[in-house]
Amino acid sequence: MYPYLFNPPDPTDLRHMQQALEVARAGEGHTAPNPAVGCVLAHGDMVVGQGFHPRAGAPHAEVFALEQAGAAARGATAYVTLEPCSHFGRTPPCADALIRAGVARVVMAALDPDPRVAGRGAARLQEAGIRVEVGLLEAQALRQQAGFRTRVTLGRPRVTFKYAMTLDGKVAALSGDSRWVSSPASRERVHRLRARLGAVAVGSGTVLADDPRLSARLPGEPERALRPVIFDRRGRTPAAAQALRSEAVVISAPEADLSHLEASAATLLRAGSLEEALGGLGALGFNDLLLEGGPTLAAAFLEAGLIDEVQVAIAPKLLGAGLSPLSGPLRARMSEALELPEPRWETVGPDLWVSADLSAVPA
Ligand code: AOF
Ligand code: ZN
Repeated sequence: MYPYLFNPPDPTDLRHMQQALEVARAGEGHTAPNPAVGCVLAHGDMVVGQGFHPRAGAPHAEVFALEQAGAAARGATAYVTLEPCSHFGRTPPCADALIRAGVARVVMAALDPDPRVAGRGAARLQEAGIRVEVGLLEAQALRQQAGFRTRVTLGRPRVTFKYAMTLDGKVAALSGDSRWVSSPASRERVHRLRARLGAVAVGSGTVLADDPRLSARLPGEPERALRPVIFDRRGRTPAAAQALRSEAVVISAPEADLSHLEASAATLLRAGSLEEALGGLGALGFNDLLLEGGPTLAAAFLEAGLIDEVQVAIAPKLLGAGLSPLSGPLRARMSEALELPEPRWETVGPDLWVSADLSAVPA
């Protein structure tokens, strides 16, 4: 409807949109249920303002960029990684703010799938006489907004399954010891992934065995609390578990006895299936979920077809007997194996990382 007009893309447009995507990254992991969004305002090469959406409830990216630009917004081009909103939510419509500021042209990477917006932001801008173009660096934007778009279109968070294994395919020794499979460089990458996705899921077995903090720890940065999600069908999580913070969610079967957790700060959710559990998390505003452990929970997600992305670190180590990353499902023939489409291969320190998207990101 409003295609981006230049093919190949104009280098100045490309640079500013790249910067908008880069600026948006500062909000990653903090904005759920909203997406991370970035905005750059420029006259030709000269940037006059930029901003990002820091967290839900705070002003949107465009507002910060307009504030910075002041009167210089008049006649400028706005580069936004998502269609400016047209609705009164927790904040007033950004499309109106751009119109009022006298912006001449708006280039957006992708339209907003939120039914409250869904093209109305672009239409409003165009009706006000502003040039509107959509689709510049769209693939990058869809990837950055993948969790948000999954929640809006499917009503559940996007699930990234992550594990580290030895070259002979083991995630832990038979004793359960797994410290550490992968290198420090890989573990830093895991913490970056945690920080970007903002929510980590584990099974109650992992909580009982390791009592994990479920935080993101990156060099030179303060420890960052994530939203822990504990899949605990039978209600085995101890009341003193470190992960039971106010942002935590414990998901149990409808009949589980949770009386020992009722005084905890965590949200207790009842669900009869994984689908129902993820729907509950979607309703709580989860865009993403990093599935970290262990093999039983991961197998259940795989069986239910609820894994959207895999991220695997392979360490150059041979262990011998040990635990496999997946305790199922049982498949009799190799031809029944799930084949990952278009896998990406990278080295991180001494380790090999394989990642793949199993589901297309909704546009
Ligand atoms: C934008 N710029 O930076 C973001 C947008 O509850 P609210 O008012 O914050 O609205 C949330 C919705 O606004 C969200 O679902 C998505 O459609 C849009 N997010 N829009 O113009 C932004 N974060
Ligand atoms: Zn907005």
